[in-house]
Amino acid sequence: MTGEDERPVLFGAVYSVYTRIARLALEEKGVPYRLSEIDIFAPGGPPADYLTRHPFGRIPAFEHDGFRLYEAGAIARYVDEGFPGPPLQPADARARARMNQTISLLDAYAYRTLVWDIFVERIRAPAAGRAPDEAKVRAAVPKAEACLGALSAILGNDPWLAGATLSLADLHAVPMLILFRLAEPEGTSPWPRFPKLQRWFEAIARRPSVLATPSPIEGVCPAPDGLTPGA
Ligand SMILES: N[C@@H](CCC(=O)N[C@@H](CS)C(=O)NCC(=O)O)C(=O)O
Repeated sequence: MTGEDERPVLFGAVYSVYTRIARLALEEKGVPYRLSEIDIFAPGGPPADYLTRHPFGRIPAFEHDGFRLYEAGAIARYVDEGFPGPPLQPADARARARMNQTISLLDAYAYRTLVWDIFVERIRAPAAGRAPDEAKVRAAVPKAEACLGALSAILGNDPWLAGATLSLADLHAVPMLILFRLAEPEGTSPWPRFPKLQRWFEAIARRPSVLATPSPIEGVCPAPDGLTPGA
């Protein structure tokens, strides 16, 4: 087996928020990997055999030396624990709980609001020739404010969401927030009320891992359960 073959493979798409979360973990750890593009928009959906990797047909999925995994959070944790490189999870129980709380709130509350209800409606809908659903956007604005408020409260006066060092919480948050901030004005106007979070964003947005994994904004992250893709 060549060194090339031993690289872990991430199955996903460059436009996908959740694929990017896993890519950021790989980049931060300095793990060489191969991105195998999965077109979840192909007529008829992703290739049938992709469902053997991910029974719910989502991206990303992952394989390392015969070990298969799906769910971005699990992939990121495996990458952190299974490879050398700077630790991405704090050892301290409370800092680790803070990291896990942040990841959980991002999945449960932020992704749908920031990405689907605001970014997709503001950016993707017009690009696809559809008027944004203004009622959906309006309803999402206070929820987005609550997300930024919660992240800001968790951050406190620390440089990173779990405390003194970069963690998987920061890597989980940034892909969603990058897309959210593209949506004028709802994605930009709240930030002056959260100056510490704004400084956190400026710091993480400059990291080589983030710069190495750009998301083409013409892409779109498909809808979470119960939502019809808006673009
Ligand atoms: N819980 C999953 C969420 C993954 C997810 O929703 N990925 C989106 C792309 S960012 C997707 O594959 N959507 C396909 C669909 O909704 O059919 C994870 O953490 O990996």
